[in-house]
This record gives sequence, C-alpha cells and structure tokens, in this order.
Amino acid sequence: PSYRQQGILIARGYPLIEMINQIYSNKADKLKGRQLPIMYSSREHSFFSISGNLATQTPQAVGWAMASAIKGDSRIAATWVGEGSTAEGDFHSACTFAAVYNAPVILNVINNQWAISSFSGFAGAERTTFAARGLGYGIAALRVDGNDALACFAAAQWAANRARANHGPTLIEYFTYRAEGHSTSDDPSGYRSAQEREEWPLGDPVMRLKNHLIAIGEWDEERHAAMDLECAELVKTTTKEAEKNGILGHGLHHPFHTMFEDVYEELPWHLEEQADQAIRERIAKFGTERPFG
Ligand SMILES: Cc1ncc(C[n+]2csc(CCOP(=O)(O)OP(=O)(O)O)c2C)c(N)n1
Repeated sequence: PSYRQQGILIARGYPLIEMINQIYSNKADKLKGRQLPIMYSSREHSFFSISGNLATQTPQAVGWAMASAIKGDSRIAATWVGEGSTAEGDFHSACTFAAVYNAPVILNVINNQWAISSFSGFAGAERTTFAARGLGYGIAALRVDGNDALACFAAAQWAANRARANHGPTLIEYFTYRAEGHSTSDDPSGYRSAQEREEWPLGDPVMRLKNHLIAIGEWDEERHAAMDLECAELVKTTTKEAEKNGILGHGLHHPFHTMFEDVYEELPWHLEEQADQAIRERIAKFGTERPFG
C-alpha cells in the first residue's frame, strides 16, 4: 500500500495509459474517477492506495502483512512514507503492531529532509536518525544512502528476504535530498536558501547510477540519451492516446450514476433516492443528465 512510488507500477508493467487515464479521470479511468489522480490501485500488480492522509499507509501495510501471514500466504507488504510523516501517530502504532505480530512488512522512510516547508528537524531529525526509531520498537532497521540505487536495492532485498523467512518487519531510512519543490505549486525559495541545493554532497541518483554503469562498461552516453528521448516520446504519445478518452472538463467521464455503484451488491433505497434526486437536479439545472459530454 502506497500513495506514491508509481515507478513500482511501471516496473511491474502497469500500462502507462491507465495511469494517464486516471490523471484525467476520463471515461477509461479504471478507478472511475473515485480516487485522486495519482493514487493508483491494481490487484494484478499487487499495488493499492487507500488514503493520501500521511502515514495512514503504514498501519494499512502492517495490517495487510499480518493478514497475509495469518492466511498462510507467502506474500509480504511494503510501504513508503516521508520522514515528516513519521511524526504522525499512525506511524508509531504501525511500528508497535509490526513488532508485536512479527509482520512480514517493510516500512520505508524516505528522508528527503523536507516535508513541504518543514525541515526534518520538526519530525525529530536533529535528535536521532529515523532508522534508530525502529530499534526502539524492536524492529530491525537500516539507514542507507538514498541516492545510491544499488545500496537501496540491496537494503530492500535484505528486508524482503527477512520478511519472507519470517524474521519480521524492517524499517529502512533512505537518506536523500529533495532538490526541487514539494510540488509544482511549491516555491522552496520561501523557506530555504537557493544555495542549499548546490551544497548537497550526495549527487543525483540517476546520474550516479549512469556513471557507475558507464564505468563498469555496461552503459554509454549515447544509449542514455536515446533512452531519455524514448521515455519522453513514450509519455507524449501515450498522453495523446489517453486524451482521446477525455481530459479534465470535457465531461468524458464515467456516467454520473456510477458514483453510487460498486459498494453494495444491491443499491439501498436511500441511495437510489439520492441518485434519482441528484440526476433530477442536474436535468433541471443543465437540461440534460450529462451536461459536459
Ligand atoms: C494527515 C495529512 N496532513 C497533511 C497532508 C498534506 N501533505 C501532503 S504531503 C505533505 C508533506 C509530507 O512530507 P514528508 O512526509 O516528509 O514526505 P515528502 O512529501 O517530503 O516525501 C503534506 C503536509 C496530508 N496528505 N495528510
């Protein structure tokens, strides 16, 4: 469970077009416009997001892992939160449950040092590391250079092997730095110096992996440039393809009535009434049930 890490879905072969359909909430959106644009779920890809409230994903992951173990299933769970989110109570109850029930779970904490405008110190970074918190709960914990792709892979693999061997939960802190803003609507110049970004010593993870692969003769600049271009092209053409299913504001979304469906096997009378009323009001207001498409 995670409301981030879309890269996992891409790595597992989830079609890019489905991701873009959901961003547009269009008529092909697999989640029928019921979930936030980037909060994907796909049972076939063992990936789900329930809530975007920070740190709620941690008890969800621990609960899922406990259920898997109780059912005798061999699957393990993993989730990812930022260092700021570890200040939420949910994170701490998740750690308690994970330790007490020896849940086969990996709790990943991405310490990029900023929670929007709050420095990691507000979540306790100046007192101790985030990995050290795991130890207090009796959870094995690692702290890795989050900009070293191979170190991240090794740490995650170690934790997954532990969980699969029934050795219980692992907390991994990935120490990194958020060079850009939190989002495109965030302007970091309002809360930190522009120089800070230049002073970050651990580099860019993509560049580091690229340079490493070139150094060992497995990669070269030409292939890298070609791959960059190919990825950009793929996103562009897939976006165009997805736009045929509708973009925001075009009204090419799932029919209005579908928002009342899929919870109950049979729609209860009071929801049926609400649906009828809503549709009547739309017709009265717009002259049609589907005013935008
Ligand atoms: C309970 C809750 N409060 C506030 C938000 C809004 N919000 C979204 S991301 C974010 C910052 C999170 O910082 P951090 O946990 O360090 O993760 P980062 O985004 O830096 O990876 C905030 C405050 C939210 N989603 N949920």
